Amino acid sequence: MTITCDQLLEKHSLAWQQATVHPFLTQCQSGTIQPPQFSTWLMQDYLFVVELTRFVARVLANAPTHHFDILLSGLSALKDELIWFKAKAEERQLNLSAEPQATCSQYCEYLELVASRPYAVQATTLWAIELAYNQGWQLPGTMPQPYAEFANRWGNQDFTEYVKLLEQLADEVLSTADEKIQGQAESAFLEIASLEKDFWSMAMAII
Ligand code: MP5
Repeated sequence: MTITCDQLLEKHSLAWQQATVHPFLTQCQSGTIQPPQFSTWLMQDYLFVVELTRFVARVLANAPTHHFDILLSGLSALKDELIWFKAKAEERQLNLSAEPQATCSQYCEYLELVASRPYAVQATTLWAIELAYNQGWQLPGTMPQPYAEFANRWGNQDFTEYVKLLEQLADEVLSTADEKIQGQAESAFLEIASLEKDFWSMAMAII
């Protein structure tokens, strides 16, 4: 028996729902999120994405060569995303050299840990991280500006396709992984679900 990404979503649907359906996102959709809450998320997410970039580079270093194309396209998108984050912060006069909050640091530390796990665990983790934002920003439906720009960044069709490709990479390596590694991949999926939920809550908690 091998697990697949789809089965992880089905088996842990409640944990996944908590990661992707959150008052932060529904309040962006209704336009009622408080600007300081949104700014907190923006600054902390920039700090997270810096560490995620390092993580993806480490996943690439472990990947079989036929996975390079997809992972390199992800890294190339991260280059643009980091520039975009800086522009969004500048528009709001935010200081991106702020310190990471504990929740953000915890998530970044978890990425460090997964970077020492087998590639099948890393591929599953990367897929879960990207799916969380793809679904999270898509599910509430059309958002008003300025939030529409953010919803579109992670909810657009090209990003959805990228996440599907990441799922294929993970499924491929999970299909030949032994039970221990599959168990680690399942634990990583649950850990990501929990860290994603906490990340939204962190931004809401400042008011
Ligand atoms: C992502 C993100 C998506 N930006 N922040 C968190 C907390 N989780 C997932 O990653 P990316 O690289 O922005 O698509």
